[in-house]
Amino acid sequence: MQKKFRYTTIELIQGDITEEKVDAIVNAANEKLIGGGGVDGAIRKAGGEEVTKECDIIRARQGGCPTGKAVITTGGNLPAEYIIHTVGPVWQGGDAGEPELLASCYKESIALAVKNGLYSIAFPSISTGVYGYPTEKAAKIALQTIRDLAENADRMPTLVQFVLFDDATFGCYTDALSNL
Ligand code: AR6
Repeated sequence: MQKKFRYTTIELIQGDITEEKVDAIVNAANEKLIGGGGVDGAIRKAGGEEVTKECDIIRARQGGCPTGKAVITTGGNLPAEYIIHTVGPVWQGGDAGEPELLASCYKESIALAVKNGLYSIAFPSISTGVYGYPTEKAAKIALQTIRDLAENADRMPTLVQFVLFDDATFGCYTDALSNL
């Protein structure tokens, strides 16, 4: 399923983000930029040691990546040229700034893509695995944030994919994009 907002197509795909041939894929990382499970584990495994090396350099330089922010590394052995690592909020019930922090992940990732002159980017469903963010709520924030950027930003990738791993997540994003 896809929808176009000004110059940007938002596309939903069900599958494995490590296989996407886009300029950058986004990783749902942790603040220490130390490899974890979920999509982070899959991306690091497929990207290879160059990715971990660059994450280690960033950690040594600036201590990692705070929640809601993003950093960029090589894609290593991935088909994608770059990986943008962003850190989603841990769900704590919704009153601890989680919606704003989640929106910030998408904004900061797009800003890094634009800064690096990238045209296509693929996101996973940030925070809805280990970090426990309810998927229906997260899907609305993710898609609204990208739509608002597409409608207002001076520069914006022309393709923004969401690569969703399981049926339930794909269903939530499909509903949210239909209602956008
Ligand atoms: N492609 C696309 N999506 C995937 C893939 C894949 N290959 N594998 C899993 N997902 P999670 P979080 C989906 O837990 O909640 C890590 O340990 C998954 O089904 O990966 O932001 C980090 O190091 C779910 O829908 O990310 C952090 O410590 C979505 O990706 C922590 O987990 C996100 O689930 C981050 O937790």
